Amino acid sequence: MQSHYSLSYRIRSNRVHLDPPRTVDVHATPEEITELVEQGYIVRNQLFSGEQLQSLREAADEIEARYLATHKPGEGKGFGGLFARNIIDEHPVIETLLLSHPALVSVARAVLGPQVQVHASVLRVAYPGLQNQGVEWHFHQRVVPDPEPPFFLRPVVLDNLIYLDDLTDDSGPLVVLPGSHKFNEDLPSGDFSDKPGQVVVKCPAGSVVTSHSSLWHKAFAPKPDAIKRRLLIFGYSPVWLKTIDVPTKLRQRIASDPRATEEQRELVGLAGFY
Ligand SMILES: O=C(O)CCC(=O)C(=O)O
Ligand SMILES: [Fe+2]
Repeated sequence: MQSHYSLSYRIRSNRVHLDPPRTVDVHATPEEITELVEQGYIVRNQLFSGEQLQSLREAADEIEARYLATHKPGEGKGFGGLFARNIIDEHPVIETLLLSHPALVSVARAVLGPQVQVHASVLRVAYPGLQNQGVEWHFHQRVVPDPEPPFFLRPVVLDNLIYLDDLTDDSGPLVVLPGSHKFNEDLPSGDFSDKPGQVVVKCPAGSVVTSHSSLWHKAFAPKPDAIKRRLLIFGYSPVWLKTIDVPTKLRQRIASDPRATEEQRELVGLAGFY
């Protein structure tokens, strides 16, 4: 049973009567949230299992098949594999998960504030038989100027890497640099080398790595005799940040649905800012 705790926010303004306090039922322990803040990531083992994991795999395979009808999986050097974007518009199972899974949305609200939106929804598949299926050292939101201007606000996205297959030495583990979301240093492009302090993350299928978007990480390619390696990447950001994926179809549907809740409207970029 997942531990919960409750958090209450108010949005500061001169119109408090219009913005009632927001309570978040955080589906994680306070210790997990502290670890996420300090280390820049947490691993939640087997958050998905059984039928739920199976339905995510089926959704991923359907999206992959449609994508492969018109695209080739990349064999690009630093970011290999198939990257299908904005998959929230591609499958109802993905839509339900992104809009309503408490262990994803509530943790985003615990660290970013109550007003969050779906920032990115991606399927990544790496193939054992193809060249260059790994991912080089990188962080997300690469928009930070050096020197950092005094009023610059670093964009933070909370990314969830949902592994649909076991993450092992054979399938290609994820490697992270704990605490690196606080660094202001660069690594060269095309770098796959080992780093002091790196942690190799292996976990069973259905596990989720939740991370700060400035955390440095890389991923190994699957070994030649491994199975294909499927992963969903779901990012949540504060509502005032420009999103990388725009859920056009879902946004239109929610905009014209009188039963849509304010939270659903907020999650697809229709509400939550003034
Ligand atoms: O495949 C992985 O484990 C990580 C992928 C990744 O870091 C990315 O696509 O940004
Ligand atoms: Fe990444």
